[in-house]
Amino acid sequence: MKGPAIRELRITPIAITDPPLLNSVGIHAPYALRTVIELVTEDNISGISEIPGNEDINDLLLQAEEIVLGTDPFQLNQLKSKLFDRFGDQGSDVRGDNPWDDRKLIHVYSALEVACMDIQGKVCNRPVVDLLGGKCREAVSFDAYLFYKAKGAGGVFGYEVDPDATGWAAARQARAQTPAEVVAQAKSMCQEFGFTSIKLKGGVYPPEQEVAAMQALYQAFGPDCPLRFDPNGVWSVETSIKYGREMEGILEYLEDPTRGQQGMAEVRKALKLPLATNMCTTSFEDIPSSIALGSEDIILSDHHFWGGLRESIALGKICQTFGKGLSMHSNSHLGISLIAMVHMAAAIPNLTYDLDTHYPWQSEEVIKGGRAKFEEGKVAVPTQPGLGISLDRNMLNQLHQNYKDCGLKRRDDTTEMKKIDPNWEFKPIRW
Ligand code: GKR
Ligand code: MG
Repeated sequence: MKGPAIRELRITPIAITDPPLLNSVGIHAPYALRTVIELVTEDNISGISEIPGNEDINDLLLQAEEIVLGTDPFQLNQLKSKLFDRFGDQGSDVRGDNPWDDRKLIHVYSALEVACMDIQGKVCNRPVVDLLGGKCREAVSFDAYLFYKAKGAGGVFGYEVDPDATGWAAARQARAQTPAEVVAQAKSMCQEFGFTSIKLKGGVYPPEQEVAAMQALYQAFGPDCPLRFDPNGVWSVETSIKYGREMEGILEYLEDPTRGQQGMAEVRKALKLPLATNMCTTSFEDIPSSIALGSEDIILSDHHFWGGLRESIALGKICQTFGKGLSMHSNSHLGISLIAMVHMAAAIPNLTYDLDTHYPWQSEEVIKGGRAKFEEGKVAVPTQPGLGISLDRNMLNQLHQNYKDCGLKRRDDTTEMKKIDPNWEFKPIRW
């Protein structure tokens, strides 16, 4: 039986306000870029998805249109092989030094897969989680994802501050540099969203200062609150071992202390502490060497980087087979990505860690009904057909206008940092 084919692909780049969050490669721009994808079938069923925004990825999406149009949204295997046959040479672009992933074809397929699954769910009258094997849990837990940050709220005119903000909205724009300021950020975020575990993005300040922040979090939240720390690979093997030892008793896991599977494996052997990664094992091709070397205990999946929801489910099985844990990576995003993560995480039995999300750092939303609700740090798995969400067209238009006005075409945190401090240089191993 053949379902109604896809007759339209809409690609809408958007720019969402983002605070000045610091990381090992620089600082977040006042806007984070996302791309919203809509597929519409011949019988007017539409499916949506959201991916990180990048001009090259958007160009490839546009080129993929000739393959997508006329495709049955249930025939994902065919769609994937056609895309990889046609554009496979463009898929070999390397991941680079950034903590995030700019590979094009994997993003394009992920965008189309999620939108097709949204359509499939609407056709079958079942939520996406049911198409992935059904719910292992009713709600999905997230952690409080903390950042060192400069003062400011993000927005059209740069990193402005709203003097009338209160609660989390005020904490979101406060400076976070000292251990006490990091603890204050954590308290406010946990109070607002009910999170019960915490991750700090490091790789910004000297290791002593960042380890002191983790110790301050441990003091403030106690041993029952799982803590994670992620310097995005800018520590040498020696530094990772030295400071990793100081955090052995207090971390749930240490994420990407150093670069590459070889270095991670050396660090792992020296520490009594699980290591996690979203940098050294980032595709199925990396799995054999990850197993052989023992470079990490936990892989952070991300459906935007691993080729969609079904591939991430497959990753879960591989992790289970080889005794690895599975957790989830994030980048600045809105509710479409959040809800896709929730459907997927709910369907993976061994995804028992709280997921990362940047969602608290954003204030806008592109789905009808506004911002997603967190209850005690969790998002309930939608029960409506498909992803269970729909687009707010006014917001989509506004955020697309932001994209046109802001002039950004891809994420480049190093260039943003140089606008503030022209002498700042990225160093793959800083300490
Ligand atoms: O948003 O600055 C950031 C993060 O550093 C992000 O880009 C990373 O990809 O969250 C990510 C991570 O866990 O490495
Ligand atoms: Mg990470």
